[in-house]
Amino acid sequence: MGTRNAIDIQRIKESADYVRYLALECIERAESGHPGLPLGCADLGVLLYRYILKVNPDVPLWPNRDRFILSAGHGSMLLYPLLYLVGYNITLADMANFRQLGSKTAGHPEYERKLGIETTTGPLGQGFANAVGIAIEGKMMAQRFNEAGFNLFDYTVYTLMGDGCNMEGISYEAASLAGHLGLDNLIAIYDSNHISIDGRTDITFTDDVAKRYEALGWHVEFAASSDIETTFRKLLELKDTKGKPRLLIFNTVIGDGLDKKRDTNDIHGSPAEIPEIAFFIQNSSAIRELFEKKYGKGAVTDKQALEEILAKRITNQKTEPLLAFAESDEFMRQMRRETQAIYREWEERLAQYKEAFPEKYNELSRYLRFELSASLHDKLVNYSYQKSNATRFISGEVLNLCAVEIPQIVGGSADLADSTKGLVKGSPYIKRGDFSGRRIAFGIREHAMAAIGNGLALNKSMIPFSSTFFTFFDYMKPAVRLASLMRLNHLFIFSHDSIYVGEDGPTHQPIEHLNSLRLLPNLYTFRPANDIETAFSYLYFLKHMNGPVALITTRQKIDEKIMGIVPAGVSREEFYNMFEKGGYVFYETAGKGEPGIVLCGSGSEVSLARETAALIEARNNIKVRVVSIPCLELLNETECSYREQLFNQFNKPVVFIEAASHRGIHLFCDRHVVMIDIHSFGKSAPGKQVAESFGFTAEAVYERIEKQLA
Ligand SMILES: Cc1ncc(C[n+]2csc(CCOP(=O)(O)OP(=O)(O)O)c2C)c(N)n1
Repeated sequence: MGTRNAIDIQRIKESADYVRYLALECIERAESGHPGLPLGCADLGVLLYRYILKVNPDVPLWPNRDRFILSAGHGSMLLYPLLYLVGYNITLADMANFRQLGSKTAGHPEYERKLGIETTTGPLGQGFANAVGIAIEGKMMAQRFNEAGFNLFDYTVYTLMGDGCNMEGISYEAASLAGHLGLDNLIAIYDSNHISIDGRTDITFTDDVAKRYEALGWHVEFAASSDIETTFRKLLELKDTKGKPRLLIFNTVIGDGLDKKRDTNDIHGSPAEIPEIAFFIQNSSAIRELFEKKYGKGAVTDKQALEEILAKRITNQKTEPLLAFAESDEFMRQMRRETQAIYREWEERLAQYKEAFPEKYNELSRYLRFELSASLHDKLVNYSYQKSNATRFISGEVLNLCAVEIPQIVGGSADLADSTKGLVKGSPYIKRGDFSGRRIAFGIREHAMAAIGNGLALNKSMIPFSSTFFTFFDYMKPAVRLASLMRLNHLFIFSHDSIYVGEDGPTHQPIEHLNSLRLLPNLYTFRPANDIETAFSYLYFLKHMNGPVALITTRQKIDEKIMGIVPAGVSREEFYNMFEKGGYVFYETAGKGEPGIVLCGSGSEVSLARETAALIEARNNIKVRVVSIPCLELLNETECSYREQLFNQFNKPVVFIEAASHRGIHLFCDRHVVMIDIHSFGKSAPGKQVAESFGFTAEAVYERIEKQLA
C-alpha cells in the first residue's frame, strides 16, 4: 500500500481509543459482551485495517481481498467498530444495537461476507482452522489461475487468536497441517494476554507457544501492543517471509485503558461498568475531547459528573446515539482510497487476463458462479450401478462422475480415503509448493478437516468434501455444526455407517450418530439404500447448494436386487422429484387395495425391510408396502398429505427399521408404530452376526411385528 513505510502513531492511538469507547459503551448498553479483547487489541485492529489489509468495503466479495478472521469471536466488539470505520455497511446505530434481536452486530460474529464478516466464530479455535482452509483456497486459486504478470490471487489470511484458541486441540491439528503445507499466505496473531475466564493462564496453560509453532514448521515473531511501530514492522516482515505460515506472538493487556479491571479476568466477559468507563474517558485525550464537544468543557473533569452523564446515556440509549468521531472516520477511510486503487488495478488485470487467457477467464467465472450443468444433472438422474456393492463404493464412483465435470470439487479424508472412497481419482495430493491437486490428505485430524473444509467453502469458489468413518463424526461435530449454521456447501461423506461394520466392534459402530446429524438445522442427512439414491443424494447437494449435506454410506455390500429400483410408471426425473420429498414407495407386494402394513427405513435397512416384506407376503395374506426414507429431514418437511398417503394414513401398522439409536422417541410411538432400532452400543464380531444379535434379520423383524399383523 502507498503508506506502507509511514504510519501515523498519533492517529492510530486516537482511533484505537475510539474503538475502545465504542466497545465499552455498546457492551454496557447491551449489558453483556466481552470488552477485554477489544480493549487489548484495539491498536492492532486499527493498524491492520488502516495499513495492512487489502480489502475493499465497496466490493466486499472481491475474490482477492485479504481476509481477517477473528478466531477469538467473543471479541466481536473489536471487529464491528473496525468494519464501521473503514466503511462496511455497519453503522453506529447497528453497533448501538449490539446483541439485540435481528441486529447486524450479533454477540459473536456471524458469517456475512458483504459486511466484512468472513466466517462465524465463537467456538474457540474454529476460526483459526477456517483461516487455514481459506489459505489453502488462496493457494489453489493462485495455482489454477495466476499467469506470469497476472497475479489474480495473492491474498493473505490474517487471523487473531487467543489463549483459548491455542488451548483448543483443533488449533494444534490445523497448525500442524498448515506447517506441513508451508502456507505462507497465512499470518496468525496470538493475543497473548495471559488471562482467560477462570483467571491467569498460569493455572492452565504454560506451553511454550513459540516453540510449539516452530516445531510445527511455522515462522514465529514477537511484538507487543505497547509498541505500535515494531508491530507494524513485524507484520510487514512477516508478510514477506516465504515458505512457512507465520505466527506473531503479540503481548497485550486485557482491558487496556481501564483502571482496576485492566489485566484481570473480571474484564473478560462482562461490561466494564460506568466507573471504569469514566476512568478510561478521563485518560484518553481523544475520547475526552469527544465528550467535551458534546457535553461542554469541564464535563469530564469531575468523575462523578461524568459517571452521571454515562449513566444517562445508557438509560436513555434509545434516544442517545453513540458519539461519532469524524477525524477517526477520515483517518480510517483513507485506507479505502488506497485499497480501492489496488482493487482497480486488479480489475484492470482481470480485464487484460480475459483478453489474454479467454478460456481460463471463462473457467474462473465458472468457479466464481457455480451452476450445475444440464449434462451432469442428466447423468445423475439416470445413474445406475447395477451390481451388488457397498454404497461407499458407489459414492466414490458418483463423486468422481461429478468431479470430472466440476473442477471446484476438492477434498479428501482423514487418512481413510481408500475406505470411504472420498477421493478424486487421477489427481495428485496438494503439497507444499504445489496446490494444483484436488486431493487433500488431511491426515488423522478430523476436527481440523471439517473446519478447514468449512474454510474452503466460505468463499464459494471451491466445493469441498471431507470424509471419514461415520463413528468419527464425533471428532468433527463442532465444525459440522458451524457448516450448518453458515449453510456452507460442504459435503460430509461418512462411510461404515452402522453395526454392520462388524469386527472393529462398538468403538467403530455408529449408533447415535445418525440422529445427531438429523438434529442439526440446515443440514440434510442422506442415507441411500442403493445406487440410484446415492446418485440422487449428490444431485440434491449440487442442485441446491444451500448448505451442507451429510452422505452416509455402508461398509457392507447391498444386494443386487435392491439396486436400480425405480417406482413403476415413473420417469427418472419424476422419481428424483419424489426423492426430494425425503421418502417414497420402494416396493409393494402384490394385491389390491391399501397395504395392511408399511415397513420403512433408510440405507441398508431398506434391504432388510424388503426381505421382511417377502416373509410377510409368503406367510400372511396381507399387502405390504416398503418405504425408503433416504432423507428423514426432507420427509418431515414435505407436505402432510404426501406423508399420510405414504404411510397409509397411519391407520395400519408402520414399522420403522434403522440400525441406529432413536432413544427417547419411542415415547411417541403408538400401537401402530413399531420402532426396530438399537438401544445399546455395538459389538465386535462379523457384521452379519452382530446384526443377528440385534435382531436385524428378516425373521427377527418378522417376529417383532407378527402380533401387529394379527
Ligand atoms: C470451544 C469453546 N469453549 C469455551 C468457550 C467459552 N469461552 C469464551 S472466551 C473463553 C476464554 C478465552 O480466553 P482467551 O482466548 O484468553 O480470551 P481473552 O480472555 O484473552 O479474551 C472461553 C472459555 C468458547 N467460546 N468456545
